[in-house]
Order: sequence, then C-alpha cells, then structure tokens
Amino acid sequence: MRKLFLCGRSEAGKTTLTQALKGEKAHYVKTQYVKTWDITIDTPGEYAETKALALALGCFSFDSDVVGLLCGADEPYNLFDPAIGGVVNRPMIGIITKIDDPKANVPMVRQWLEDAGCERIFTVDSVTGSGVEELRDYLMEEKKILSMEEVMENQRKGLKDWA
Ligand SMILES: Nc1nc2c(ncn2[C@@H]2O[C@H](COP(=O)(O)OP(=O)(O)O)[C@@H](O)[C@H]2O)c(=O)[nH]1
Ligand SMILES: [Mg+2]
Repeated sequence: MRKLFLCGRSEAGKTTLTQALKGEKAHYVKTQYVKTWDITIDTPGEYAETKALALALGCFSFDSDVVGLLCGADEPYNLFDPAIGGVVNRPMIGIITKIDDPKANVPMVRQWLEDAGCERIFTVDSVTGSGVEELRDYLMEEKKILSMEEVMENQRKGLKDWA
C-alpha cells in the first residue's frame, strides 16, 4: 500500500481519516507531532497554518508515496495556494472530509483543491466511512518505480516525473 502524506489545517480530519484507513472507530486525539503510520504520515494542522513550520512539511512529504491535501467540506477559507503541486515531486491528491456536514460546500472546496493542482479528488466522511474504500483502493494501486532515464524522458515531454 502506498503511503499517504496528510496536510491540512487543524480539525480538517487528518487523524480521523488515518483511523478510518486503519479500520479503527473514530476517537479524538490531538496530533502533537508528525506521526508515521503504515498507511499515512499524519501531521499537526499547525504546520500547514504557520509559514515557518510549513517548510518542514516539504521535508516530511519525501517519506511518502502520495501527497494528500486535506480540506473539510465545511471549511470557510482555503490554505492552499494555486498550483502548489510544482513543489511536490509525488502524485498530489485532494481529500474532502466531512462531506455530510450541514455546512458542507463540496463544489467550493473541490475548486480550491483543483486550483492547487490535485490530480484526483476524493470525498469522504471518515466517521461513517463513506468514500474511504475508494481512497484505500487508490492507495492499493501499485507504486511505480521509474528509472532515471524514464524520469528524464517524462521531464523532456513536460510531464510529471511519475507519468
Ligand atoms: N462528521 C465528520 N466528522 C469528522 C470527519 N473527520 C473529522 N471529523 C471530526 O472533526 C474533528 C477533528 O478531527 P481530527 O481528525 O482530529 O482533525 P485533524 O486536526 O486534522 O487531525 C473530530 O471531532 C472528528 O471527529 C468526517 O469526515 N466527518
Ligand atoms: Mg490530528
């Protein structure tokens, strides 16, 4: 299974999604530091919210196979700049959580994540488990291991390294 790096503001649902992917029932735990599990790298939201700490996220992301930008469907503002995928040399996906929240605005959050450059967007409710299986199936897809020549060829064509 490919390892998913989770980045998003506090309370977006990174830890609850980690629990859902591990098959655990949702229970609240404040994430105090970056935690590497089998399936995810769970990060404290404060890292994404603070310019100085955000740099550390770049370093931690290199231990993952897939970078996930995570946003609650009820979030009132967006943390992710347009086209930030340029600084990530992994497939970058968007994950919209809390899709059943009464304040959910999935089309707006989807637009933010598309603008950021996410190549796929998943919608989940980590408490009920809705949509989590689709994300799990995506993570189960085989990891591509490319030779330097293949990467350079992709770069010559203007494609992503892993295309
Ligand atoms: N209904 C619903 N609640 C969620 C979902 N994801 C997280 N929550 C709730 O949102 C709160 C913050 O979640 P948490 O995973 O700790 O956020 P984190 O700070 O990004 O790790 C908790 O009370 C969770 O139960 C979701 O998909 N649906
Ligand atoms: Mg957390």
